[in-house]
Amino acid sequence: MKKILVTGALGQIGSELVPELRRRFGAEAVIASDIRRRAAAGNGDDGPFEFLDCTRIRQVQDVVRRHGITTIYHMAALLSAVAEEKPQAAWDLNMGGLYRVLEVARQHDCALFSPSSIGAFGPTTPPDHTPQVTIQRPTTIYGVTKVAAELLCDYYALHLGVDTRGLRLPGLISHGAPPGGGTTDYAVDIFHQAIRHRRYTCFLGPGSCLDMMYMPDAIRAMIELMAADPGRLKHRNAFNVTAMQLTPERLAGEIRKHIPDFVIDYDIDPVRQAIADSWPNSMDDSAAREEWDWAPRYDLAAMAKDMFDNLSTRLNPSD
Ligand code: AKB
Repeated sequence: MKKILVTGALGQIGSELVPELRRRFGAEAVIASDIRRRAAAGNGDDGPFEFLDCTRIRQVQDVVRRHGITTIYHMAALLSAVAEEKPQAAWDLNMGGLYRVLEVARQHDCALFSPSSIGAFGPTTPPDHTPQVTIQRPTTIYGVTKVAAELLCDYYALHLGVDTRGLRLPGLISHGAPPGGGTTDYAVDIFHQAIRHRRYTCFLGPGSCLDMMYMPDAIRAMIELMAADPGRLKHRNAFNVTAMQLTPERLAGEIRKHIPDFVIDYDIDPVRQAIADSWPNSMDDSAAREEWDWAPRYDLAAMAKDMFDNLSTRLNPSD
């Protein structure tokens, strides 16, 4: 029987991945885990939960052994902006955590999903239609950990027989748990501020173009990749995937279709702007389309409508 462990389950992705996995495989088949207690985050209580620090190999081994885990979605990581503030902590968690989880996956014959990111690219990467295989010289510690993670997962697949798979995720937009410390977080916050205050001050400049995706597509991509026929996967640990290319200006234009007097202004954060400037404008995701039939379902208009439908009932104007 499939038994799934999700690390970082109370984070932006984990808090939407766990319910979808439980919907598909049953609540008892999915063990949510996080270094935060679930009561503190206020979710994740519809099935088993374990307190887990992924940098402690004995804790990981104990959870995997006790629950008979067969698949791990390893979501615990620091995002780009917060990693720049704490580079040592970012290395410890993003690499130290992954290394230990990989080792436990090897010892217990688990399949492993590990998310990479557009952050694995850098200023010398071709920025438009960024190829699947290309120059990767990121200038952020987040990017350094993402490239190293892609390579380490390749190594574990090639030499140690672990079924590792992964995606280079773009910025993710969701109405569930808020993102924490990313460069693409503006694309979530803008919806909250638009509903509450009809205005938003953006920390990236109006023309900063980045790949983005709506969370339901990202969750489906992760689950579909893990179910894909291994014989078809040539790029198993780092598939480019994208759904839309957004600038703050373009997103503001879409928001004005729902809130006509919405106003955006700009107060640029040099750290996050430099990170965004070093990332691609648009990735080529044809390898994912060819090797496991990836296709996004949400474009900008569909995503924005769904965000407003969900958030408008939860948020009060001028809260
Ligand atoms: C971030 O902004 O750090 C993340 C990412 C693109 O990896 N959302």
